[in-house]
Formats: sequence, structure tokens, C-alpha cells
Amino acid sequence: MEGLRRGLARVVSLIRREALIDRRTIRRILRELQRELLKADVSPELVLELSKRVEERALKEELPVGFSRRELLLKILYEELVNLLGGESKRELGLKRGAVVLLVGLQGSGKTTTAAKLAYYYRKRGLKVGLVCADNYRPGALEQLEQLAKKVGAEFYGRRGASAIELAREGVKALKARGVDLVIIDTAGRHKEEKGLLKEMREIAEAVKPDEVILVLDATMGKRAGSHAEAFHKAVPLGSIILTKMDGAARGGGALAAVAKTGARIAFIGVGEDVDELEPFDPPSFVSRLLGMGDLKALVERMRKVELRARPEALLRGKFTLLEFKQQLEELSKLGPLRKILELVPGAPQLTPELEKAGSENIKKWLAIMSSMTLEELTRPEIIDKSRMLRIAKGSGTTVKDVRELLAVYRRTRKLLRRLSRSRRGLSALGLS
Ligand SMILES: Nc1nc2c(ncn2[C@@H]2O[C@H](COP(=O)(O)OP(=O)(O)O)[C@@H](O)[C@H]2O)c(=O)[nH]1
Ligand SMILES: [Mg+2]
Repeated sequence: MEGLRRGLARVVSLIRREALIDRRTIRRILRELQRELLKADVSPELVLELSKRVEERALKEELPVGFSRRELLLKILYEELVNLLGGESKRELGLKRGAVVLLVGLQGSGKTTTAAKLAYYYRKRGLKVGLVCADNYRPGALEQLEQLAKKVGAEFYGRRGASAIELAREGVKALKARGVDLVIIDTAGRHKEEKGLLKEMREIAEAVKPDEVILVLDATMGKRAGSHAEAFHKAVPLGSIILTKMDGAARGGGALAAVAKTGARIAFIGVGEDVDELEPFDPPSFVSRLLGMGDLKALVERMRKVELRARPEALLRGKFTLLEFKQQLEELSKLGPLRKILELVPGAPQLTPELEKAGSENIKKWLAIMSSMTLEELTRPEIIDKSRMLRIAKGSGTTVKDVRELLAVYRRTRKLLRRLSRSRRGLSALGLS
């Protein structure tokens, strides 16, 4: 992490020091940003896409009254990095009672440790948790997990002389029979060859139909993390990622790529070897830390208040992809009750409490759905086909019907904006507005 953090802090100080922020300095600063991200193992395509977006927005967006270009550029950089990491709305694993979680990942990535950490985390929140050892590959695996289960007060299932698939299936059944609320399956990471490993993961997933597949990713692994995550994702659609060893010297850039390639979100980070060293992942504070600016969040919030008033105009002029739609909803959901927001809009309809509740629940659901999309899907919604819908629904704990509904709402909103934009242009052509 340190390398990327230092590099980004340098970019930020460049933004702060430049005498004038114009097209040329923006380009120069972005070249520095690209260099730092590439050094931190973020994939070239992603780096390009990100810096293109920052540049586009920095040149296009109107300056909110009372703020400088410099501040706007910082805000955009912050927002694009947060977006890359899954956006601002927090998404817990969202586990139902009786949920089955499957941990996958390479040998040594920290699966077994993480299984115990998760068990500890959810046990402290009142769930009865069970651990299944589906690692029949490494000799000491059974004892290791059994001991950890004892340590965190979790139920345990494991035995010798069975295949990983049998173990997973038996384990889920046995633990559910013991009244466990949450089953966590620990798998083996090593195989003679990667193909075999991925095939085994797919077979386990088919056998137990997990509610959530979590990739355990070693933050120190760097460059290979992106292609790795992608390979696992193709075999078993990932719902979340847990990034381990974030307490060490890890650069973490690989995680950015893993997230962007799969659309899975980082749910937790591991920050030590002990069972209580697991933290829920929070993109805004992660990015603030990454950029070395504690005051950034406050700045961004102040700017948004001002922008909100000028928003419709800016939206009418710009592109309106799912990404913009998501940003809108995120800001709405942060501003508090829908009713309060509508009070700001002259002529908006009154909301009954029921309608309001339905509204904010829908927004939550839609945000979860969009959080399970990749950056590519968000910026080019037209590529979302049936199979992508399935993956997105699975990743967000919703249904394909929900995904379709969200896409329909997005299209309606876009159409409305276009119509509005045309009518305004028409009016101003006639000198009426
Ligand atoms: N410092 C640190 N070490 C970790 C973390 N998570 C796992 N480890 C260590 O990484 C090594 C491999 O972990 P293990 O859970 O056995 O990996 P597995 O092969 O994927 O099951 C062990 O020495 C763990 O103590 C973490 O978040 N921080
Ligand atoms: Mg293990």
C-alpha cells in the first residue's frame, strides 16, 4: 500500500501546488497519476479509462460557486477512485439466516485465517457460525481449521478420506442440522494446475449453491491480482473480495484491478494474523487515506451541497450513463429522507410515508445492483445481456427481475433528461428562457 499511497499523495500535492489549473496542467498531472497507478500494478486499460474520465470531467464540469478548479480536480479524482472501488454506499455481505459462504483463493492467500476471522466477526454479532474444511489437499488443513473453530467458538465439520466436493456438501448439511445460521466453507488453494483448481471450485459451487462466493486475495500479490480474480470469476461468479495482509507493505494496486475486472466488491480487509483483525471495507475512507487527505471528504461534501442546486443543468449537457445515475442516487441517499430532498424542488409532489419508505428501499436495492456491475457495464449499459444480468443479480443478492427494473428506471430517467434538454434548447432558441 505504501508505494501507491506515497505516489498519490505526490499527485495531490502537485494539484495543490500548481499555480494555474488549466488544460495543460491537468494533462500533466494526469500523466503523473497514470505513472503512479501503473507502478502500483493497476492494469493499463484501467489506468487509461480512469484518467480519461477524470480529464473529461475536469474539463467539462462547471465550477461550483465559491470553489477553485484545484478543489474540483481533487473532488473528481476522489470520486473516480471511490467509484472504482465500488462507490460510497456501504455494502455488508448481506447474509440471510442460513447463508452459505464459499471462500476461494490461492494457497497462502489467507483463506483459512479469514474463515476464522469471519466466524469470529459474525459470532460477535449474534449468529451461530459453522466452519467446513473442504481442503483435503494440505495435510494439516483439518487440524488447523478445527483448532481455529474452537478458538472462535464456531461449530466445525471435516473428515479425512473424502473429496472436496463431498466434504462441502456433507458439511453444509451437517452444520445446518446443528442449527447453524452461517456456514463458511474453507477450500484448498493449491492444485497441480490452475485449471484443476478452478474446476474443483466450480463443482463445489454447483454442489452447495453458496449465497456468496468470496475471493480471498493477498494484497501483497501485486500485478497478477487482476487476471487472477478474473480467472476465478469466470469459474464461479464472485460476490465479494476480502483483501488480506493489508497490515504489511502491500501496495494494493492489484486490488483496484481485481475489483474493476470482476465487479465484485471488497467487503473486508485483513489487517493482521489474529482472528479479530478484520475490518469492514469503506471506500471513501480508504481513498482519503490513499490520497493522504483527511479533509478531502469534508471538501467533497461542501462542494456537493453547492452543486446540487446547479445539477439539472449540468446533467442536461453531459453524458448520462449508469455511472452518473449511480452517483445521483448515492448523493440522494446521503442527503437523508427523500421528503427533505423533494422540499427543495419547487412543485414536487408530496410523499406519503409509505411511498417514501418504498422509495428509499428501492434506492438501496438499485445501489446494491449497480455496485455489482463492472466499470465497463456502468459506462456502457448496453452491453448488459442476460448472462451479465444473472451475475449482477447474484452478486447483489437480488433477482434478474430487479436488475431489469433498475435498467428500465435508468432508461426512463435518461429519456426524461433528453426531452427536458431538447425543450430547454427549443425555448432558449426562441429567446424564451
Ligand atoms: N499479516 C497478516 N498475515 C495474514 C493475514 N491473513 C493471513 N495471514 C497469514 O498468511 C499465512 C497464510 O494463511 P492461511 O490462512 O493459512 O492461507 P490459506 O492457504 O489461503 O488457507 C498465515 O501465516 C497467516 O497467518 C493478514 O491479514 N495479515
Ligand atoms: Mg488453508
